[in-house]
Amino acid sequence: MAILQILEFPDQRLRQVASPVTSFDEALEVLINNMLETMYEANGIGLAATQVNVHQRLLVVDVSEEKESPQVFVNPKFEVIEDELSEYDEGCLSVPGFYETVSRPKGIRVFAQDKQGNSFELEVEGILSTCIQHEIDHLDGKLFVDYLSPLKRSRIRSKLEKEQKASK
Ligand code: GNR
Ligand code: NI
Repeated sequence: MAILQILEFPDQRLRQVASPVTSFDEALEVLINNMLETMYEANGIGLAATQVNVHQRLLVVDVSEEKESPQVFVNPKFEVIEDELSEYDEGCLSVPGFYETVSRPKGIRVFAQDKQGNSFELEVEGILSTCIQHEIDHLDGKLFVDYLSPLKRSRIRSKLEKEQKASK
């Protein structure tokens, strides 16, 4: 397995819209395993392929305490089943060090495929719902900072640009 490099805001590659996965092959399985290893190593609860510069509709999550319940969603879509909003202090491995409150629909039904291409549906709420919506946003080129005020977003952008210059 391998640890993949995670792109950081404001890298424009994070704005690319991902394409559907069409081949359920060995290469997909390798990518999934590498994404899981990268997510665990970075202490994240989710990771979208976009974040590792692979522009395919694929995400992994693990919201369990013990970090032994990986979930894989290929070509995910969702519909809102509970309009009520829930607020979470969101962070993002592509926006390191910043946490801000974001409101998203509380309950969703997710439609996706597994790594073999079998379709499944899942109703989720709580942190798993928030996380899956955050990851699907990545696949559409969106980041949680897009929900913040322009002022907050530009402050985060400047701070991260400074850090990125300093570490090069
Ligand atoms: O690790 C992560 N934590 C998190 C916390 C609240 C809401 C969303 C997330 S996802 C994030 C990992 C990440 O950046 N996934 O894209
Ligand atoms: Ni993220």
